[in-house]
Amino acid sequence: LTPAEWRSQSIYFLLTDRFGRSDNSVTANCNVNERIYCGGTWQGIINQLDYIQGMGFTAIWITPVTKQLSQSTGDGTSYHGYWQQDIYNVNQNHGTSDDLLALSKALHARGMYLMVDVVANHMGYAGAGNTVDYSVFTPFSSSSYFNPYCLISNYNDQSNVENCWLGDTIVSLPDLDTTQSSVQTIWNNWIADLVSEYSIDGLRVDTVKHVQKSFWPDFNDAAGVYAVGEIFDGNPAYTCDYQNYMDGVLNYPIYYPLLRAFQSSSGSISDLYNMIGTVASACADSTLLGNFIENHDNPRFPSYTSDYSQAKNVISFLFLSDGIPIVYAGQEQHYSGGSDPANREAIWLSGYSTTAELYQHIAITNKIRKAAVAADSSYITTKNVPFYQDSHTLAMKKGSGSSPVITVLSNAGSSGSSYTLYLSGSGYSSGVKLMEMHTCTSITVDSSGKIAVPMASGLPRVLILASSVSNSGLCGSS
Ligand code: ABC
Ligand code: CA
Repeated sequence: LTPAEWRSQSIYFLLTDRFGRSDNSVTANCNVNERIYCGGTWQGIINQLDYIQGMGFTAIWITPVTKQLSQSTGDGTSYHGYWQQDIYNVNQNHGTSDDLLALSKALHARGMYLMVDVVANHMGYAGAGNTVDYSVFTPFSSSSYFNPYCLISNYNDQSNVENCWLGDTIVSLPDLDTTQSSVQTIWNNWIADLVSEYSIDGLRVDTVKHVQKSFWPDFNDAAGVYAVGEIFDGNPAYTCDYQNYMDGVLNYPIYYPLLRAFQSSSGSISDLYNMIGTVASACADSTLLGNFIENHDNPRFPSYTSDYSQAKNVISFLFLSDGIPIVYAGQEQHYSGGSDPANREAIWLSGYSTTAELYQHIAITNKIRKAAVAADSSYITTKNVPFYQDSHTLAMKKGSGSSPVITVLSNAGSSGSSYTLYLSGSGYSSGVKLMEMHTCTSITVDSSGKIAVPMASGLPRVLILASSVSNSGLCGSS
């Protein structure tokens, strides 16, 4: 799938080990603190595709598929998939290569897409950096392929970040010398083969900032599909520059102000408001970013606030601003794990409840976004514009000039009052008929161009043209 085709997708990110088991168990024990395999498999994902598709997702992103180090270490085992040793074989804990192929086929049979996480920066070794036996790596079986051992010690020093090693003295992440053409050739051939063998539709690329920028354009070209890179850094200038080298980047610049704005009723709306504009101008194309509020590296949103309305607002932001929404498995169940490894709970223990409040909120929000895409061919490429803020409220519009989708967000929380927000600046002229999609309230733009938005309980509100509702499956339409 091309970048343009990815824009309108929505992505469910899961750790293969933690999502679903081949035996469909919803009781199998999984103690996150042990950091060991809990038994999730590719077949287990196939078994639960109805659950994912039932929320409206059109794609899944799965953790790396390559063969891993096999030891039990003081840092646990390789259950997350980021400690690879053999890039030409698959992680047998997750199944066989036929199982992975079957997952790809099962997705495609539903009109869904497969995004795979890939790591080009490093391999994984059970031991300190000065004890590595390079012969265990395939194909990088000698020290000559690697940078000399040094642990990253200064994230403000880019050459330290690129040339020294991630990991610790228990599990090393031997850092490939990606400036060598032999290393580049191996990776470029590998990614082309992997994408074609498993009919992969997109890539999530790990540790992008730990490899020199000039490595990425050829790698992305060789893949031939949309690639979104992980640059774990909230600075828009730093992170957006990588979008000049690959199709997209994970939206860490928005992540931090989004979290701060909605984690409490005193969070700064204006910082988020400003960052929307900053990212839109600093990044080459904000509509190709990957939006998230949770992942396996950061504490889950409910670990900051247990409030459901605040959780719904951040979800609505992910889907209705520029970029491709990414929901991390467990978010729909309001899981609340903190830092790694607590944020890697087994999803089967939820019983895959489809009546969970956030499961339902995500399903509705996916429908609203699909209705917007269907009604307005320029919706997805038109930049989101914030146009109103007060200390608890943010309003933004996205879509063609005559019929943008209006999203009104609040950080007031569930105890927020009921009131009418008379919203101006939307660009709609008086008399236009809109529908508020959560309350199914018909609203006509008043004579002064204001929209009377019914606010309550700190919940998000989304307005679309009444004539665009018909195929959404919402508010009485089919
Ligand atoms: C394991 C244990 C941990 C233990 C650790 C030492 O070992 O689980 O509990 O603390 C994988 C596994 C992890 C594992 C690691 C190391 O490998 O999933 O469980 O940790 O063995 C990606 C993946 C991630 C993966 C790897 C490695 C990379 O998403 O799951 O981890 O393949 C850095 C990297 C980033 C990486 C992340 C985990 O570490 O850049 O690629 N993620 C600063 C730095 C960032 C740094 C981040 C976290 O800290 O700038 O580069 O990410 O360490 C903001 C700033 C940011 C700043 C944050 C903290 O503050 O803007 O720049 O980030 O304001
Ligand atoms: Ca590196």
